[in-house]
Amino acid sequence: QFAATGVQTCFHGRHINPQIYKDLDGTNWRLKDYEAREGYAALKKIISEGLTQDQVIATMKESALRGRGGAGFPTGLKWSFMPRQFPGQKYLVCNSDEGEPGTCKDRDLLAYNPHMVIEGMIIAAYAMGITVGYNYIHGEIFQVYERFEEALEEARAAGYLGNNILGSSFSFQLHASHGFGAYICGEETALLESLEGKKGQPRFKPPFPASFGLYGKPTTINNTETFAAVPWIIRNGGQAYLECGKPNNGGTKIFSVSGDVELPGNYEIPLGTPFSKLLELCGGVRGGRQLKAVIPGGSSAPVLPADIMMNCTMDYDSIAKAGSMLGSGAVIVMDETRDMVESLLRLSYFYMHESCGQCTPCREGTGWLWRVVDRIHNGHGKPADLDLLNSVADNIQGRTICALGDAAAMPVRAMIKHFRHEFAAKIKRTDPQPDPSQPVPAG
Ligand code: L3W
Ligand code: SF4
Repeated sequence: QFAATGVQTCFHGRHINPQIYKDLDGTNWRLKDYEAREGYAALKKIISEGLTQDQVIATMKESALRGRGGAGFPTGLKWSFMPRQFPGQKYLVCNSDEGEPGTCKDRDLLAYNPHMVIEGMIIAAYAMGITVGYNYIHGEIFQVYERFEEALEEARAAGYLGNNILGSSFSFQLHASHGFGAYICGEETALLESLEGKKGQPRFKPPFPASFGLYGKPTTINNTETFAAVPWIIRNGGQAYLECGKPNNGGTKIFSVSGDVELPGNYEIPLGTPFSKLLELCGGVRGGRQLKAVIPGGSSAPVLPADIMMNCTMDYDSIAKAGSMLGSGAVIVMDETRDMVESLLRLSYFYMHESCGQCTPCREGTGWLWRVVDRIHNGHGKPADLDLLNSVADNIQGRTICALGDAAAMPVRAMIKHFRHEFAAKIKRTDPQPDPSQPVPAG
């Protein structure tokens, strides 16, 4: 469904080259192109057939679509949380603040198929009786933000957005907003703070945004890819979408494959596809080398060694059973030449840098993790450092306001669990040896 306009781009790392989307004019993203691909047919169906809010939400539940931003929360269930009879303003928010290292799917959806996201948001607003929405777009992809603004203008002019949509009594105003590149603003409550014009720092949950969201009002937040899946589901039915994937893991998903593969890029495959098949689609491990490890769901997901990964299918349940998470679908492939200590050093630096500093375990702990990994990497590791790393991770995980703390702790524990020998070897090689010319100290 997403491939209609040819989603195929990849970025190594999270800092985006501002020139990357400069030659987009040739792509068929405009309203007329989208309409030629059954665009806005789902919205027309809802309006012309007079589908009720309950019917739309029931279809979403039937589809088993799970949130594509990282948590995999069932979308239909989330929509059902929105209080129907709330007397004041309610909001709909799209989380396009894609900042997870390895993830580069949402920006392609917005660049190549913005109307699919817009149509999905309109349908969501209809189902929950919401009249105002925002799409919060990552700050480092300004060209994509401008593209989205243009698409909004087209949709308004065609009567798909605004007052009395397609002649009905349903009205929905949708606006774009851009962040400035802070990773933490992808956390839903930090995003809301930022959207309100405040410093982007996460709020305590509960209350969840469903009851206390933007400006303290009931708010539903979904990821870009989640909204993009909605039109297809409404056109073809929840059951058809479910059957594209596997039970409890409905539909297809975009995987951003990066690292040591021949053909890195975004790949849309059915959930439940064997990892080995995805690797084959990507041309296999680069240079014919051996696969060493894979981070299956963005940098926050624990690393899995090759043998475990080769037995996984790409869906929420299989990856969770193997001890990791599907997350946002960023598959980082590492070949036999990768130094796991160095990999962890880079990950730890990222989380230390992006911690918002609100809670002590995360603010101080992410710095400790980085410093200890750094000294191991630089040849000054101590034998007790591996236990120390696990202990610091224990003291972060589950003790913070948001999931960034867990995301910093989990990769450390997984790296030490699966590749302890590499860390130990580095420490042993650099462990200070007694000088044989000196007398053995008494005792
Ligand atoms: C009402 C309840 N609503 C849960 C809602 C909640 C949220 C959704 C999931 O973290 C993960 C994180 C990152 N009443 C509710 C309720 N909700 N219970 O359901 O909630 P939660 O807390 O499980 O997850 P989260 O805080 O949204 C997201 C991981 O994703 N991650 C991050 C990826 C980053 C990107 C990006 O850069 N764009 O995708 C990657 O793996 O570590 O575990 O809406 O309100 N009782
Ligand atoms: Fe901020 Fe880290 Fe606490 Fe999240 S866990 S609120 S990023 S200090």
